[in-house]
Amino acid sequence: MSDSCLSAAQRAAFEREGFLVLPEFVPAQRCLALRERALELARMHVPPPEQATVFTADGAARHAAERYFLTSGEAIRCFFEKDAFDADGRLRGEPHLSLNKLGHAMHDLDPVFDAFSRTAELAAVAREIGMSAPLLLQSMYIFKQPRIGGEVVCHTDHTYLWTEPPSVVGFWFATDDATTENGCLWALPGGHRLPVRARSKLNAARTATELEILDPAPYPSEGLVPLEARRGTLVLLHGALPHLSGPNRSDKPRHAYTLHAIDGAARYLDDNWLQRPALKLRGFSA
Ligand SMILES: O=C(O)CCC(=O)C(=O)O
Repeated sequence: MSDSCLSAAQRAAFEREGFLVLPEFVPAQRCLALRERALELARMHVPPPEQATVFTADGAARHAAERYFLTSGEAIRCFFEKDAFDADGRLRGEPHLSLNKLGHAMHDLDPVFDAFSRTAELAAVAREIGMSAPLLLQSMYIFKQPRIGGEVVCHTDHTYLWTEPPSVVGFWFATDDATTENGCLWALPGGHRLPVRARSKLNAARTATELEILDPAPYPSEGLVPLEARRGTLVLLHGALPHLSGPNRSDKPRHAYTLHAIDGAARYLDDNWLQRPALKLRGFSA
């Protein structure tokens, strides 16, 4: 295992701000290989166009869409961009270029994602920010496609991946350059000290998620800062940090890979949406 990855100043900055931007953490070539693999997986797993409309439809189709999402914690699934469909619910472009993201177990099911996600450097970073037994819970490959890439509204990751005590940390990697033009992350410095406003959990029938409002006040809309990031940058996000990303109206893609790790020392709640009964959680060791 490598020695120290973070300086004392970087550790202090993460504690103070709730995020840390680490440029050049991953060589660009490794990011490009992951990017290529994500596009291959998108082609392999994208549903045929006639089934793609399921994600925008109502009734029984919505139920199928919920199931597709709720069982994706131990699969590789494709989620479409809303703006990829025309008014009749048909895809405007090629299916694999119409995706919002892949989720949520590429790090356990695909060897290229597995190798990217499990390195001595990442293990060291997790240790140095205080995770005693990190477990890789969820991975997402976010395409933020040119022109149709949707915004991600302000949220905290703890809302969705609730542990007691709170422990989730986001490891977000720029696999393209991310700028304010193509929809980079924005974060609220110090916002991880605010109370988390909501908890998303399974309904009693475990057929859909519902949002439990803990505090109706919206997250502050002032004070967010853009986290522009060159390819290869790692951004650490504290689980209680309010963050968002803008839409991509530019002609440049903004691919990113994000891994969410929880601490095995904390209790993961069984009404969180993401359940992995058939897939054992593993840490950062290869
Ligand atoms: O990459 C994005 O646009 C959003 C990512 C995000 O919110 C997350 O990883 O928690």
